[in-house]
Parts: sequence; structure tokens; C-alpha cells
Amino acid sequence: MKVYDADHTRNIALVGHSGSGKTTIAEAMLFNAGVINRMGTVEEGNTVSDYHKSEQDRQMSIFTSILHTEWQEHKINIFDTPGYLDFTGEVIAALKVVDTAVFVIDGVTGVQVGTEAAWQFAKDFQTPSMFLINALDKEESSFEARIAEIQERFGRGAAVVQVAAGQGTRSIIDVLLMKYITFPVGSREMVVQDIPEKFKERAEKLHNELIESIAENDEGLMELYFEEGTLTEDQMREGLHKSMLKRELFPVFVCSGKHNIGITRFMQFVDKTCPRPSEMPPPPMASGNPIMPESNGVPVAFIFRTMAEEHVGEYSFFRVYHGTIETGMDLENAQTRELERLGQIYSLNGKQRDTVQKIVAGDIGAVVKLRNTHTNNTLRAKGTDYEIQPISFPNPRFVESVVTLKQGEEDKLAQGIHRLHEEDPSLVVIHDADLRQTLLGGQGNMHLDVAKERLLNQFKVAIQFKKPKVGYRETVTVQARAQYRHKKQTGGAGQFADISMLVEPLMGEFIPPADIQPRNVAVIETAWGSKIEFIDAIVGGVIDMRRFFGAIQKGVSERLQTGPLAGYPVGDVRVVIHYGGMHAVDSNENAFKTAAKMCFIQAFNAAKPVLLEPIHEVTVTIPDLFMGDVMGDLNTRRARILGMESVGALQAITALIPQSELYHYSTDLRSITQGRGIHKEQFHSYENMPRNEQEKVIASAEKIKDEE
Ligand SMILES: Nc1nc2c(ncn2[C@@H]2O[C@H](COP(=O)(O)OP(=O)(O)OP(=O)(O)O)[C@@H](O)[C@H]2O)c(=O)[nH]1
Ligand SMILES: [Mg+2]
Repeated sequence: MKVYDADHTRNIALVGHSGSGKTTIAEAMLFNAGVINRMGTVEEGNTVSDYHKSEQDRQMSIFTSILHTEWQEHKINIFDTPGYLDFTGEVIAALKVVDTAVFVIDGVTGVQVGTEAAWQFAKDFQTPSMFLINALDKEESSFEARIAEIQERFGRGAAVVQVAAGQGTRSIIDVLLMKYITFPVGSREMVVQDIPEKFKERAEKLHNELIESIAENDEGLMELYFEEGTLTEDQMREGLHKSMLKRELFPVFVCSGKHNIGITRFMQFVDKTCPRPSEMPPPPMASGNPIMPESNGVPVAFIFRTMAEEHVGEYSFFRVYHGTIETGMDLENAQTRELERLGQIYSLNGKQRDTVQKIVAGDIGAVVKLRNTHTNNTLRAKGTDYEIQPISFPNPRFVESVVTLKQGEEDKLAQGIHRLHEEDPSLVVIHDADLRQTLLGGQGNMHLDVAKERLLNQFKVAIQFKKPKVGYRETVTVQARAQYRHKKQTGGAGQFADISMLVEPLMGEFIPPADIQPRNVAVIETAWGSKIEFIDAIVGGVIDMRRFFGAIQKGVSERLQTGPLAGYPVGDVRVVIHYGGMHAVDSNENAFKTAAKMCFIQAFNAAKPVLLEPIHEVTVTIPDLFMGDVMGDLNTRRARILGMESVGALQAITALIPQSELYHYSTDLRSITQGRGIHKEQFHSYENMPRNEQEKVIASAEKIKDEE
């Protein structure tokens, strides 16, 4: 395979809502470039891109596939991303490393949440973008409606370059070339003709509109346009090209992926007009100077995805940002500082791989079996400090507790999910030691289902999902006192300890009651991030606190992780030891430990204990149409609405919602909104629970037996 430099490489990602036709379009591109001799279909499960079984079973993309064509002196790297919202992480990783985002819009259903979500990411990365309205063959497709919608949602920068020549034809009218282009059945070529009379007027109008939008964004072209009254094709192309780079114009094309109409022309546009890697601004760096894609110079590559494949091992997909990457090279991983020796380098077409000797700056490649390199790592020449800014992935919106079906496979599970997280950082593992559960968080139920399948197939561990336990907290609301005497006579030696204790909420300084004089303070921080303050207020030596203060703290601590109310961790409590008694022979550390624990339980229970619950801040984004239903549903989840605002054509509701009410929310939201709603959430605070909710939790808690 030839080596393509930063002027002859194009990196594009097909993005957009699920089912808009991305995989089918990618297949047509491969056919047109001669990579395949016959187009596969998503229904038959024989496309180059959707080669994983999990994709074929569901007839949809789940992972971003990296494909490429060598066509007319250029290599086009095509990232076919999944549109289903669960796989957002795949889209973000792709947009991080491409130079053009191609928004595929279904001619019938138009702009949808998947499109909006991808638009936001492209905006964040400042990725040049264009639109490809697909399925022009469908009778219900409406080009006019789609254009209006695109301009309404994404602004007037959406510039029409083509329109369909009418349903039932295999032709389009291109108002940049001012030609009528036909795509014969089964052919890779296009037939270019003059625009027929009946389309002329409309084509002229669109042509002038396109010239005006191009001129508006370029002073030089604006002057030319005033002087000449028009722009040449080359001038238009150059203007479009520059405005794409600045994200001022977003060309709109039309096609039918399935019938291979318009695809050849689209590829030609990608070659001739879409941004080249050589012109892109340097990637944001976490360290080191900005780098331009020069093929001579020290090698720097960014790993945007790793993926374990059966019978192959782990692939690392990379984009070279500087220098040249060659087989056999030793590169340093910027994160681990370990050296990695690169084996054979590939250029991929789904699971097919072409071996290459080197990949130069601007291009995309893959290598297998690196020892310890993962998604988001930078590989660089040893001794340099380059590190590409890692991708930040969204918080989980869907969380399950994971248990193995077979006992004793916990280690295997831990290794498996750790590996999955290294590949796909949008899959998050939380080891919740407080509640002794392992949580797996992702972007939706299908995301987790796919993880489950991969754990079984790749890591040979069968798992089951369960509803996660909610991390409630216990605390007290008033001051209360208790006294406890531990006294036992067993055979010879006895046990004796007597403690009087005051317990109160830990808020501000201790204001001692008249009969208490604090002498000494010890503060412990619990593993779950709360504080317990112990105050020694023993006077006259009724307890020898130099000997027993430690044991008393230990005794209380035994019931901090499993609190007295319902067995949940205790937070922010002050414990004051103010009176007691000991025995010269029978008092020992154990006796004080037991007495302290029992006394604490009594004092805690007397101090009006309550449960606190975790509250999440949630933002729900939906089309206006579903406002009533979504608000109604939020009400049943004890939501407190903080605000509402319009985001483009959508409404965003922000609310505080107890975590216990959010189990499977993303699935419920989808069903309420016919898949058009999306939410994000993050921990906000702990708050008091309503009495009745608290009663339910306490009633279902397992009672812990306390033994003296
Ligand atoms: N009529 C018609 N159907 C199409 C066209 N393009 C794709 N389809 C069909 O639409 C369905 C979805 O196409 P895909 O290519 O899987 O869509 P996708 O965007 O890759 O979907 P995800 O992978 O889920 O994001 C399939 O049944 C295709 O055969 C088209 O131009 N015309
Ligand atoms: Mg697909």
C-alpha cells in the first residue's frame, strides 16, 4: 500500500442518528473505490463496517469502524460511527481525530437527538462539518423540509450544494458544478450533463445563493463577486473550503446510500474540498509544544481507541500527529512512561487489514498487542514531552450492580471490566466498598448489554445485573445522651467498663452544656468521606483516657460503617465522652470497646436519627412536544425543578432528583419520548429523606445483631 501524506489524506467521520444510513453509505464508498465488488447490506449482516456479531444481531453499528479507500490519489479514512445514543463514547473518540464530520440525515425522519448530540461534540472539538441528506430514493423523503430543519437547528451556515432531481430518478442537480449528474445502476462512475431546462431556474437561484454565502464569508471573494457579478467554480470551491475550516459554512449534499446515488460525487468533494490534515490547527496538548503534521520529525501518535478482537489480540487505533510511525519502532507511552515496541502496522477496513510499513502525520493506522497502552494514551519519541489532550467522556447515565453467575469468579470479572474500561472509558466501574457492590455505569442499557456479551465471549465470565443499592447515609438531628455499663463475671477475670456519652450533629464548634468540660479532641475521617469528632471530657480521672480513649473510638467506629438505624454508613456526628467509671482489675481495652459501641448505639438512636439520600442534578433534553409527559413523569420521581431553557429547538429541564428514583431513567425517558429525549446526571448532595420514604428503607434493611 502507498504512503499518503497530510495533503493526500482525508479523515471523515459519518455521524448522525441511528438508522440514518451511515454504514450503508460507507459500504457504497468502499464499492466505488473498488475495495469491494458487491455492496453488502445491514439487513443481511454482510457490510464491511458492521462485522461484529453483536452488530449483526441487532442490525446496527455499536463500535466505530475504521475504513479506508484509496481513490484518485487520496486516501480517505472513513469512521463509521454508531448513531444509537448508548454509544456516544464512540462518536466522541472519532470526532476527536477526524478533520470533517459528515452529518448523515435521513430524508424522512430528519434531524433527531443523535444528530443534535453529535453536533454538540463537533462544536466542542471545532470539527469542520457538512450534511449528507440520505435516502433520496424514498417516496416520503422531503429535501425542502430537511434543509429548513437543518438551517433552523444548525444555522444559516448550512449551504445547499445539491438537490435531488426528483423521486424515481438516479440523478441530482449540483449547483456548485452547475451540472445534472446521473449515477447508473451498478456503476462506480457518474454521468455529468448540462442541467435540463425544467430545473434551470431553480438551479440558478440556488447557485446564486451559494455564491452569496461563500462571498459573505470571504472579503477577497466578496470583492471579486462585486466586480464580476459571479464566482468561478474554483473560486467557489476555495471559498467553501476555507469557510468549512472556519466552521462558517456547512455544505449540504444529497444521496442514497442504498442505491449508490450521489456517493461518487460526495467522495470527489471530500477529496477536492474537505479540509486536509495539513491545514488543521494543532491538536490541544496536555504537555509539549503544539505540533503540525510534518512527516519528518519526531513521531507522536494518539491512541483514540483500543479494542480486543477474537483471534487477533488487542488493536490500538491511532492517528499520527507528527513524524512517521514505522513497524519495529520503540515509542514511549506518555502516561506510563513505558516503552512499547510497535509490531506490524495496518490500515484497516473493518476486520480486513492491509499491512503497511509506515504511517505518516495526518493518517490513521492500527497496531496489535501493545503491552500497556490504552485509549487516550499518547505514544511519542522517547525523551520528548508531547502529550495530546485526552478525550473527556461523559458521566454514566445508566448504572447496574454486577454479580458473577458463578461464585469465585470475582477476580475474573474485575479483570474483564477493567479491560473493557481501558478500551472504552465511557464504561465506568465503581467499586463501592461501603455497600459491598461493584457498579458498572454506561450510556444506556444496550451499552451495558454489549459489555455483558463481551465479558462472556472475550473474558469467559458470565454476569448478571442487579438493581444497585443506594448509598444512603445515617446521621442524627438533635443532641442526646446515653449511659452504658458493661459488666461480666466469667470465671476468674471480670470485664468492666462504664461510659456516659453525648451525641450530636457535627455542625460548627462544640458548645458544651454546663456540666461538660472538653479536654481533648480527636477527629477521624471515614472511608466514605464524612467526619466523626470524638471529645474527651472526662474529669477527675473516672476513666483513664490515656489508656482507653483509643479503644472507645474503635468501639464506636465498629458501628459507623453499618449505622444503627438501617445499616448505612454514618456521617458527621460528634461523640462526647463525659463520664463513666472503671475497675482497677476488670477494666481493659476490650471492655471499653464494647461499652463504647453499645453506648453509641443507644445515644444515636435517642438523637432522632435520620437517613440522608444522594441527590443527583439531572438535565433532561427533549423536544417541546414531550414537555407535559416528561414533567409528569419527573413529578413521580420526587424531582425538584431548578430551571428550564431552550437549546436550539429543544427544551432542557434541570432538576434535583433522588438517586433512588433514577434507576433505568434513561430507558424510561426514551420510551416516553419515542427515543428523542436524553439526560445527563451527576452527584449533587446528600439531603434529608421524606419520612415515608425513609420508613420504607428502614423496613427493608437487614437488622444487625449487636452482641456484648
Ligand atoms: N431506502 C433507503 N434505505 C436506506 C438508505 N440508506 C440506508 N438505508 C437503510 O436504512 C437502514 C439503516 O441503515 P444503516 O446504514 O444501518 O444506518 P446507520 O446510520 O449506520 O445506523 P446505526 O449504525 O444504527 O447508527 C438499513 O435498513 C438500510 O438498508 C437509502 O439511501 N435508501
Ligand atoms: Mg451503522
